Amino acid sequence: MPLELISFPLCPYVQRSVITLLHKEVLFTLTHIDLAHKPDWFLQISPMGKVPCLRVDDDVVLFESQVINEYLDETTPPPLH
Ligand SMILES: N[C@@H](CCC(=O)N[C@@H](CS)C(=O)NCC(=O)O)C(=O)O
Repeated sequence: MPLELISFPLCPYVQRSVITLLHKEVLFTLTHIDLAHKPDWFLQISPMGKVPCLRVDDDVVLFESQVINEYLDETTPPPLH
């Protein structure tokens, strides 16, 4: 199952994660939402109601771009740090 990045097109925090995903050549899908009309499924997985969120699998969703990038860096070598 590819990673799913929940996004809003103009969000710079999402772009931080997209840059890392592309740099590390990680397979992912991008799901855009309308932040003015947040869907219920999004509010259930995003504790702060903010993008980005990274759905890792059916049970795990990460939030906060810094945390997402740290996760990507730790799980996909070589490390950026
Ligand atoms: N500290 C968060 C900031 C994320 C953030 O502020 N995202 C904005 C879009 S750029 C958002 O989702 N805003 C929706 C809201 O505040 O209701 C991160 O780094 O992920």
